[in-house]
Amino acid sequence: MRVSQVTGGGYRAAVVGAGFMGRVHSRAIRAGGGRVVGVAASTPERARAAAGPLGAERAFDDAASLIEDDEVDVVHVCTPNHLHAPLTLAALDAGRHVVCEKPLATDAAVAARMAAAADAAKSDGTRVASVPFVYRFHPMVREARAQVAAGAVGRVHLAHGGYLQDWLLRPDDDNWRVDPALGGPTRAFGDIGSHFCDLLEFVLGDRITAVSAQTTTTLPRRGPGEGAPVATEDLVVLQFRTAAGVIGTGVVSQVSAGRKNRLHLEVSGSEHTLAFDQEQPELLWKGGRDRNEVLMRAPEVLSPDAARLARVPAGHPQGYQECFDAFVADTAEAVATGTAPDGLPVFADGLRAARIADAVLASARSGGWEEVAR
Ligand code: SOE
Repeated sequence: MRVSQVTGGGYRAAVVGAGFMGRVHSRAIRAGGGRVVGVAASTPERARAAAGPLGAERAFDDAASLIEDDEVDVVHVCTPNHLHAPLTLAALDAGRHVVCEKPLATDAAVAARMAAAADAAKSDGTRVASVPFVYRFHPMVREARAQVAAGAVGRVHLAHGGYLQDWLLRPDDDNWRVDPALGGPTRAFGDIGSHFCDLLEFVLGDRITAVSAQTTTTLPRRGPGEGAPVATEDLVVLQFRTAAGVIGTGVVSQVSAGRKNRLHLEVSGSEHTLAFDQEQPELLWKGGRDRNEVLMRAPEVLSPDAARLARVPAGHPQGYQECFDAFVADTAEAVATGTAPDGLPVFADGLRAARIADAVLASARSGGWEEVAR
């Protein structure tokens, strides 16, 4: 089997899905000097219309022909969630590297099959299978992670935060993610709770082992006219504990008026507290008993791993798109060298998020604590 290898030809990627995420991925590919060899969308017409705006060299009639094209080394899967598994498995089978949007799959069993296929693909050549948990690529998140690892927080005992949005607040706010057939059985948690849990585990270097969760659907119907019944949750409130004995909470909402994309995380230990808010990503709050300070993304406060991700000089804000640019750059390095840079989120991380999501849903049903499968 041919395994796509980048050998000085640069990063040759193609994007399946021409929505918001397809645009973000395409910009990131081009920002790193890569080629967007092509795009496929839900119809050939949509792919043709998207090619120009995405900077894609070609429009493919369908995903199957894109995956089979030998100019394509890396397939970026940016479709609705129910298509992640079939497209990813076909791309791995065709010898491609894969970047698959989160949630990796609509349930943990399918995510496990994808992670196993990515592992098996490594045996016939180095193969990269990454998942854009991109908030890991904010320099101040890396700074928090470095400080926790260096013991600056002390013995960590508490972690809390959440992810709040408002774009599904009203009955006429609708999206494919609301439909479980396209998005999967968990919507708010799968879409954004997955980011919160990934960030928490990444910063702590720890693992959520058990959860107790409540979920609520605030609107019985959504969409045009009378609307359609809603079967996926708008809100999740969870308690968790970790392998290291940290306890904490998380609130996930897509109906919190005024909160646009508030992913926040606060970690407290025996020495200090650190707090990060992705709506102010250039800052990291550090609290102590005798002194509080706000660290700004500037070379003098950054650990080497955080400094590596600074893409513009201090005082020139960087944000969401730069996270994607850095994520794709690290994916490209893994493809080119066979070694993933530290912190690259891969299918095993997507599987973790899917296992936590399954435990959250099980707990919401049972009303009790549920273990997260390992
Ligand atoms: C929509 O909720 C969305 O675009 C998510 O799908 C992304 O993962 C998140 O980063 C921003 O919000």
